[in-house]
Amino acid sequence: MKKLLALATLGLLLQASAQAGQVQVSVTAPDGQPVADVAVMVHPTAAWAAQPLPEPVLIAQRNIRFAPFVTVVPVGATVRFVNQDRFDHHVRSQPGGPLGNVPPAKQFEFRMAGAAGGKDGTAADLKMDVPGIVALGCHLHGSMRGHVVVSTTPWYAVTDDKGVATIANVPDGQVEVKLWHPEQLTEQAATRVQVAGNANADTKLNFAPRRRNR
Ligand SMILES: [Cu+2]
Repeated sequence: MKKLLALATLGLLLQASAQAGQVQVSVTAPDGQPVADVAVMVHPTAAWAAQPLPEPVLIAQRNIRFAPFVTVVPVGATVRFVNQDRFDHHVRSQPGGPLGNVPPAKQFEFRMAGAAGGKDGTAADLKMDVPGIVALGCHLHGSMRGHVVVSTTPWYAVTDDKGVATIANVPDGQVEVKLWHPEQLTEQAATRVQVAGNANADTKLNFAPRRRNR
């Protein structure tokens, strides 16, 4: 028994001393321009300990847009859709990809009442239990587009206007940085990075996305 306790204590100590760092990933197009709205997933090559799921992740319907445009959640997390417009939306999953032929990882659709009297409209929670990509659309507004990436790794971020994604608490060791962009026709090559404390990675998409109005 004493030996078991000692081993358990040692395990705790080892866990506490495991190092982690911040990984900063820059994404550019082939012409060197920074690219926003790129989902960046960091996969350690070694097995990792299960991480707690985040609180429900908000995707608003605002000004006839999904905000944010690209959302990454770990598999098992809940996405909370909230209608902040004064009129109804009808959110649905739909085929994605630049050719509109990639089936969504999960199928759903629901009508969402508009906001009124300073309060949000309908909120709907959806558990994202299937890894993959879900393109979002709206039956009522054909121009509305959004994307959910359901990630098998708990370390991820989306690039900002400067093309930079910052991912915290990545365990030390070798990792693969994987990219996804809504307009990509083919998969992006993964980039291997050694994490020891903090790390940086410069990555390039294999195509030039269109510029999106913000
Ligand atoms: Cu709509």
